[in-house]
Amino acid sequence: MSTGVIDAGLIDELTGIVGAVHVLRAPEMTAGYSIDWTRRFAGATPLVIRPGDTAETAAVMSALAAARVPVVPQGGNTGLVGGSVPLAGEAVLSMRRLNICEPVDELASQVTLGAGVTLADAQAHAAASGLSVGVDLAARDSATIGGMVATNAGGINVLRYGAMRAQVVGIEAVLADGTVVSHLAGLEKDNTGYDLGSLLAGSEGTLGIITRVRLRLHPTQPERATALLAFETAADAVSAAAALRRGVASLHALEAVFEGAMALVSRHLGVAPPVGRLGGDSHRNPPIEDGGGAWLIAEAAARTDPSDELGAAVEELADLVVDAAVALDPAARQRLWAFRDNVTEAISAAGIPHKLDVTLPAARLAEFVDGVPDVVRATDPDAQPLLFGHLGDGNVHVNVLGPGGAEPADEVDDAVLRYVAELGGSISAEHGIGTAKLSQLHLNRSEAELAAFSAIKRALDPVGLLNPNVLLP
Ligand code: FAD
Ligand code: 2HG
Ligand code: ZN
Repeated sequence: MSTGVIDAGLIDELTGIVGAVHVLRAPEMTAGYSIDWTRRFAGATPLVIRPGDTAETAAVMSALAAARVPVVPQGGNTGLVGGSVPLAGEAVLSMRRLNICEPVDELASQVTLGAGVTLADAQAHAAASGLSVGVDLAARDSATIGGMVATNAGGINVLRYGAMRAQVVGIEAVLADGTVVSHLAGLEKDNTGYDLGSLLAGSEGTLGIITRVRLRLHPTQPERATALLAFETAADAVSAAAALRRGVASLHALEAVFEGAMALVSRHLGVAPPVGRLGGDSHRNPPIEDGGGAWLIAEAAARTDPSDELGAAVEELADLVVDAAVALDPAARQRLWAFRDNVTEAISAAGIPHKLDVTLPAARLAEFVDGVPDVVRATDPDAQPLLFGHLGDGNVHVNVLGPGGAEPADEVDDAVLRYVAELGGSISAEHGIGTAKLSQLHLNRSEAELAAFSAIKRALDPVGLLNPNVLLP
């Protein structure tokens, strides 16, 4: 595609649409929009535009389309696959100003939110009506609803409510040429043709700019019980996870941290995990190795106290569980969750990892967890794999650090993702393809599927202006 020129006429037009204060050109003003959360993906942009509503977004896209200027849509910039930053000099369309929470529709248990509303604000807004958003993740203070739909974000409650796509009952978006498509009535049954909400969920900014989203909400489950369970092996943790999914109707989250990651996060927090083989003062200087041990955090949530239900299920796992710590009050729960919630931060403090976010079929999960360190080291002997994730969904986050916190060899990504595909898994569970996994998409998608993807892209964005370097090879 021949890209357009950003000339004074275009800048004047954009300034007329959004106001001069929302057209950023100086490098010191655009720098924060050009590097991602991980610091692995950094580019530069000649132009950041910050529209305030749908009409401004449409007018901006119409102007950029006329000038053939490619665009990276950006929400909270917490994406982890290099899809939210301008790596090839694109303009950035920041959606954070579209931050209006419309009143909760309590009759329908739904709400319409601007694309720039943060997850934390959406959660607080829903909670005021006794309702909750079905997806929760640790980046909640920055991640936006538009970005979460665009990535089909997952997080910790997928086993109960599904990922972001399952929450969407209506969508409004601006297409590449500035056309607005809007379908926000939120009718639970509505078979009137293609579901654009489903199509845009997981499209990573390549098919349209999401401006408003209507979300299905869920009854709040205020009573919680949380257990941290320690295991000798990944296989035991996987068996226990399956039993908990079968046996605990109120199961709300089922997360795993494997030994290397647990050693790192406990050192980062300065606290040893209360159960399992890294006890005592091991957090002061533990070896950060994948020694085979595993921990699960199991949380049950209900309208009435679920601790008996969770406790009984844990007792039945006596043959598998080495030790268990149970938390019943919020402070104790938070202490257990800290060992999961802070893993990403702990890794980021240690260096710049390659992040490989994968799903395995349940039957191959333990084999993968045990096998992947060797796959990594066969490619880069000095690399350090750190494993954790949403075990209830078969989703493992393989983070790989190089020596001294440097990036590992690029070949590690390919080796791990090929291993995943061989075992019948997905090379992207919840973070998307972005630019990071472009060259591996073929491992999961056939030529026919990729041709269908390209046809959809051409139909909605014939010039290729929307995130042109993301998702599609
Ligand atoms: P951005 O990072 O700004 O953008 C992500 C992608 O969406 C880009 O391709 C961008 O072009 C596109 N996009 C953004 N806004 C729009 C829009 N309005 N219209 C069209 N396209 C758009 N993810 C999970 O799934 N589960 C987790 O548990 C999880 N935990 C995380 C924890 C931490 C500490 C961090 C830093 C990230 C985590 N993430 C997780 C990743 C990230 O938070 C999600 O991918 C999130 O959905 C990104 O939202 P965002 O608003 O930051 O989007
Ligand atoms: C999580 O589950 C996030 O904590 C981030 O998806 C995963 O850092 C990662 O690789
Ligand atoms: Zn995750």
